[in-house]
Amino acid sequence: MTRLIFLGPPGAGKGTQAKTLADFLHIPHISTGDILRQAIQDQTPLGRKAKSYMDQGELVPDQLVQDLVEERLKQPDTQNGWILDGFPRKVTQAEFLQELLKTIGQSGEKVINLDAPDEIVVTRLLGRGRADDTEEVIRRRLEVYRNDTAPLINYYGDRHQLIPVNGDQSPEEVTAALKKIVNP
Ligand code: B4P
Repeated sequence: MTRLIFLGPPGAGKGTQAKTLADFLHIPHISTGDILRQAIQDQTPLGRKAKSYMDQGELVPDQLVQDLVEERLKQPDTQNGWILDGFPRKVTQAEFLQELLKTIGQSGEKVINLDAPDEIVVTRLLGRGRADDTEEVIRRRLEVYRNDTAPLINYYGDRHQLIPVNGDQSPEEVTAALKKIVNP
C-alpha cells in the first residue's frame, strides 16, 4: 500500500515524477494543479473561482482545494494507494488532510520532499512555458512556496514522515531514487 505526498518548490519535478511513479505502481496520481487547470479549461464554477489566483501565482483558497481533494480521495480507486501532488501546500491544508485521512481510514502516508535550487527551477519553468510560467509569476510562486509551503518540511519532519529526494538530477535519476524508496 503506497500513500505518498509530493512536496517541493514549483518546478522541482513533482508533477513529472508523481505521474511516472503512479503509473509504475498502478495507483491514482492526484494533482490539485491538474484538476484546477482542467476546471479552468472546462469553465466550471470551480475553474472560474480558481483562475485569477493561479494566473497571479497565488494559492487558491483552502476551501476550494480541500473540497476537491476530499471528493477525489473518497473515490473507490484510492483503496490501493495514491500519490498526492501539490497538496497540501499550507499547514492549514496539512491539518485538514490529517483529519480527512483519519476519518476515511487512509493514514500512514509518507512525504517526499523533492527539492531543487531556485535558479534550476526558474530555468525549467521558463522552458515549459505554461500560462503561469512567466518570470514574474514564477518569482511570486517561489515566494509563496517559501512563506506558505516550506513550513511543511518541519511539519512532516517532526512527524517522521519526511523523505528527502534531490530533484537536481536528470528525470531518470530522480525516478530511480524514488523507485528505491517505494520498492526497496
Ligand atoms: P502545480 O500544478 O502543482 O505546479 P508547480 O508547482 O508549478 O509544479 P509542477 O508539478 O507542475 O512542475 P514540475 O516540477 O513537474 O501548481 C500550479 C498552481 O495551482 C499553483 O501556483 C496554485 O495557484 C494552484 N494550486 C495547486 N495546488 C494547490 C493547493 N494545494 N492549494 C492552493 N493552490 C494550489 O515540472 C516543471 C518543468 O520542469 C517541466 O517542464 C518538466 O518537464 C521539467 N522537469 C521536471 N523534472 C526535471 C528534471 N529532473 N530535469 C530537468 N527538467 C525537469
